Amino acid sequence: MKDAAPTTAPETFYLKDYKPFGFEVEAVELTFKLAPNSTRVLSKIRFAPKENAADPRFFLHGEALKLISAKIDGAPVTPELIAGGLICDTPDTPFTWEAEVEIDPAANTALEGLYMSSGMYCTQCEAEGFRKITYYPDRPDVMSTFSVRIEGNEKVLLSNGNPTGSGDGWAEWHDPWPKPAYLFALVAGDLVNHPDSFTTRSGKDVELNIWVRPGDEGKCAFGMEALKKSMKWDEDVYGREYDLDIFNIVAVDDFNMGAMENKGLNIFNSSCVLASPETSTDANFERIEAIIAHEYFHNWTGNRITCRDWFQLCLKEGLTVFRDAQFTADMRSEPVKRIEDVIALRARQFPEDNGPLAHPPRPEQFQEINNFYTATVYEKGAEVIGMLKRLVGDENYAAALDLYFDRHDGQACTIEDWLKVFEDATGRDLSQFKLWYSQAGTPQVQVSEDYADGHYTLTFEQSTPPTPGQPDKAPRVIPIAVGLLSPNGGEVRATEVLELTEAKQSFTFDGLATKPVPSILREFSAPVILERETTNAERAFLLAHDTDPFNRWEAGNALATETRVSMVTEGAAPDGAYLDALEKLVRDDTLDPAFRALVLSPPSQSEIAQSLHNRGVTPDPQKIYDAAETFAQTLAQQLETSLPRLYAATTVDGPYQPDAHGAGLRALNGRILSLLTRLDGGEQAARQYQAADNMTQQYAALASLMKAENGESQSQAFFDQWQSDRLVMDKWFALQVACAAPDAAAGVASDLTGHALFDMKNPNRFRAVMGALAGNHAGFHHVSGAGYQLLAKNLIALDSLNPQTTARMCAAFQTWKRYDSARQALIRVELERILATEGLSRDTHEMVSRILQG
Ligand code: 0A1
Ligand code: ZN
Repeated sequence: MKDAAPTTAPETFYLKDYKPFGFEVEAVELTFKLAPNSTRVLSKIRFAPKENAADPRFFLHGEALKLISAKIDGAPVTPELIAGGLICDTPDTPFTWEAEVEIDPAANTALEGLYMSSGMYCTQCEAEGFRKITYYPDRPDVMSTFSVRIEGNEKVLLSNGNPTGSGDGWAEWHDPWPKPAYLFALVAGDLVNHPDSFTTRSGKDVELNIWVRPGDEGKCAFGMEALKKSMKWDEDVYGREYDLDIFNIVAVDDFNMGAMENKGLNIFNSSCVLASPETSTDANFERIEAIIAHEYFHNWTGNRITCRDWFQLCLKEGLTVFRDAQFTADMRSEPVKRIEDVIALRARQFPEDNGPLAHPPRPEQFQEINNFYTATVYEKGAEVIGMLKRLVGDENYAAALDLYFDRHDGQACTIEDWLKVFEDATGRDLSQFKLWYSQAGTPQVQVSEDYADGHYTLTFEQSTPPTPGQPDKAPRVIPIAVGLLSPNGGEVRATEVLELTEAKQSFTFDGLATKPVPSILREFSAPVILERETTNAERAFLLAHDTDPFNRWEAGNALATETRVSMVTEGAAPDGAYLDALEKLVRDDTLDPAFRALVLSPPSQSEIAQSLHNRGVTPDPQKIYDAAETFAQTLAQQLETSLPRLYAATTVDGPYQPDAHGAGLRALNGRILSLLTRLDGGEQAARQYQAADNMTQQYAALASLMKAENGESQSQAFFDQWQSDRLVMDKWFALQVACAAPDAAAGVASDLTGHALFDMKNPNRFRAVMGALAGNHAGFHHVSGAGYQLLAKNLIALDSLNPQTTARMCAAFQTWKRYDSARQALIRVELERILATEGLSRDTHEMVSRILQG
């Protein structure tokens, strides 16, 4: 085997080493002379040395730049080019730095810095991409105004801020709001726009545009409505107004992430903005609305107030995710959004927090910051804010946020600044709460109960398992929302938030005539794992009676998990009482269809694997798959007589509207169709496929048919119909792999990588195939090891082209220690093979090393 160690150990950066930059940047002027292989970037930057600077060195970041010339105050200088940038002698008084560099956007497959996508120029600068555009102090605490001139033959030339002039082959922009370089953006292309406008509450007219490639104009209307709703919501709920004359959104086909909040010029992965009823599912519409809101909300939480350094990433991301979740809850259904978020948290963040990649929401070290755009920073970061709001109350939360905006507008801040605002607004000491930002790992909370003489006592014990670099953990503040139900089903105590602060703590409720049934962790009031000895009868009671919709769903989810676990470990039959409860629920027309659809959606096979692992049982992916199949088949049989009626009752007539109610009905209808297909072999699904006039129903029908291995003709028809639509084709690619049987998944995925429309350089397409493989639990973990091998092979091939997307997808291996020794050995070989790849990127090197070590 080759030596796995890289030739030079990658540098590690530490939070504790923070030092401010030694110079103020007073103004930045940039000129871009665009050419696909040889773009020239001219910079003119006004620097002022700070007095008593901790680090007086004039160091500018720069990567993959060809320096043509440099001047200080008009006189040529020869800076010393060093690793990651340059250094230069500078005057002691303010001076003007000028540089000209050449870059090659067409060769930039990493999609970081200035690159080309389908003939258009675009940028991605977060986190450290600006240094691939020109020499600059590329760090978020260096904020300045930017004036930009773009020279190019493209019809549309865009940058941040307001337009200040344009002519044949050029355009100029000025952004008056000081910003860090990571928010810089430039777009140039032959684009068309979907225009609109918004008047802010103080009466300012803002021009709005969504810019797309010709042919996509018809897919912008929904995104535009979402933008206007977001602008209004941020005024109404947070008192935040937009602050430029224009707000542009651009859709780009090749993008590593979802979207980017560049000041006044958001750039979106086209999958996160383009929508039409014919090409997008309800889930796509909901996600697009949320991402548009997320990026827009960053204008205040991220742009006007940014991060001091990248360790503070959750300052902007946790808060903005929290805000976009509030928005979605307001636009749609609060309980449904909460349940969806918890499902996602458990699917993505819990495995991270309980495996080798565990890190705190504010990490203290990294090699490659791009590896820390994680579920922990984003989603757990948002959970932490939810807990804070719950602890201080809604009014105090609003007051603290007002103070945050007043105090820190225009600054680059830390988590300390954020918490201080809450302390000052509420008088509360948040030092223990702060542990949520520094400790990794999901706390486990064990609950026991006691009832005597009208007194009911709940005792909680918290502990957090060791995580890499953090063997011991002090107790945290955990808000636990609890309600009590009487055994007849009524609520005897409304929700109350208990504040757990100690390792072990009891809370007593008095005056209870009978022993109540507790509903604990309502609304999922803290991101913890609750452990309580209880019975399936009590879970079924809560599923039927809990007044908290989240816990009602949670009871059903626990029952589903229990029955799956006993099917796998004891070969038991599906729990009859649970099946009865499900039947009752699904037929209860008084319940929100979206909620019923969620109750009918089984826990993922990966989640069952985690549950088994937590109980000390080594999960067998094939057995978990078989149990899921048996359960679904049994449920379909149990519901046999009601399915046709339910199917008819949940079919939405009339023209498609992507509203929450219709989406809920279609979600339930889709679940029912999948059960029905198990009984009729796909007759109804084939009819639905034929008749569908929207992607939600077309896709649901195709998925049901393919799962039943009876969808070949429809899959071909789908391909023929949509082969020229990239986003729909991503669905087609993903579905082939997602629906493949365990022993076939790797082969299907492998064949697809040879398909004429497979393009490794397009992250969406790569993720469609490889992400679906990693998501096909029994297929990826097939005992042959073919899934592991195929993923590793493709990650190795992608790494030299696009390190960021490669590294993110390595996370598919993070749960490897759950599985048996044979699978672990197979995975280890693949991880070591990746690590031994010559010239492996810093991104992938860091991820694979952490996965192997943890
Ligand atoms: N800040 C963006 C996400 C984002 C992060 C990194 C990127 O490239 C490395 C791109 C986008 C957001 O939160 O939406
Ligand atoms: Zn964000």
